[in-house]
Amino acid sequence: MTDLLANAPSNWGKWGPDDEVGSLNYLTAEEVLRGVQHVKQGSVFTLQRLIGDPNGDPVWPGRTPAERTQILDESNWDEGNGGPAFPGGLHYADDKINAFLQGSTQYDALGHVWYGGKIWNGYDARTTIGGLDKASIQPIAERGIVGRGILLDMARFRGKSTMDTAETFTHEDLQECAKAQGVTIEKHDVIIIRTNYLQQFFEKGDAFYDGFCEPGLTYSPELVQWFQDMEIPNLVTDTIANEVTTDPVSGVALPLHCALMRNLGVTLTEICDLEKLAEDCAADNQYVFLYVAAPLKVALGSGSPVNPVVIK
Ligand code: UVW
Repeated sequence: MTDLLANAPSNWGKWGPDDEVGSLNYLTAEEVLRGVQHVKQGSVFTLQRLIGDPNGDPVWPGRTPAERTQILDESNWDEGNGGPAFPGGLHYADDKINAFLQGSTQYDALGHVWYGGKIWNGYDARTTIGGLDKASIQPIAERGIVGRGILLDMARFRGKSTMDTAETFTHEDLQECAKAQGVTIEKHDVIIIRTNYLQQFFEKGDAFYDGFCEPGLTYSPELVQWFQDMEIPNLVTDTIANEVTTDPVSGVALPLHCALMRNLGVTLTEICDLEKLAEDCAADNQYVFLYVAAPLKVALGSGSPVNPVVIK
C-alpha cells in the first residue's frame, strides 16, 4: 500500500490538526439546503438491510452476522418461570444483539483502516489500540450526514440485473452513467452506487464467498484526484466493501479504503439495499434527492450500523 499510494493526494490538516470527520466537513448548511431542493414528492426510502434476515446477512469474510437473543417474552410468565412481577401485571419483551459494528449496513469511522502506522489526519495508528481514541464513529455520529445524494445505477447502466464478480468501473464510468440517467455529478454530492451484487449472496449462499472479489470502483491516481477535486464527502454502495476487493493491477486489497478514507477523509457506507430506490428512480427518472444518515453514537467505535434515508 505504501508504494502504491506514495504520491497520493491527501487532505490531512485541511480542517485542522484535531479533525476527525474529514470530507464530511464539506456538508455545510448550504449543502443541506441544496439537498432539500430535490424533495419533490415526499417519498421516503430506507437503505438498511434487515438485521437477522432469514435468508442470511452478507458480511465481510471473517465477520459474523449479528445474533439476536430473546431475553424476556411471554414464556417467562408461564408458571414457574419467574418472570419479573410488576403491580398491575405488566409483561414485556426484551432482547439484545451481539453484532460486529461493521456488519449489516454500516458507516465506517475514518480510523477504520490505515497503513504505514498512521490513520486519518496523521494520527498514530496506536491510537486505535483498545478502541479508536481518534477518528472513531462518534464525531461522525454527533454531526450526522445530510446533503444532496445521487444514485448511480451501474448495474442498470451496464444492462445487468447484478454486476459480475471482480467487475470494475472508474470515475469516468460513473460520469457516463450519470449522463445516461440525465444528471450530472456535482461537487459535494453523496455518491450512491448500485451494483446489486449481493443478490448473488442470496442466490448462492456460502458459495458466494468462493473466490470472493466484489465488483466496484477500481484504484487509479486519476480516480483519487477526481474524488479530491469533487470534494466528495461520502461514498455509499450496496457492496460489502465499496470497491473491487483486490485491485486487478497491483494486487493490493482495498486500496481505495486507504486512498479515499485514510488520506482524503471520505466516509464509506456499505451493504446498503438500494433496490426499491433504484426501481423508483428508473420509474420517475429522478436520480438526485435528499440523503440523510445518522450512525449510532458509539464511543471508540470503528463503525456503526445505520439506516440511511433518502427523501425524493
Ligand atoms: C474492511 O475494511 C476490511 O472492510 P469494510 O470497510 O467493508 O468494513
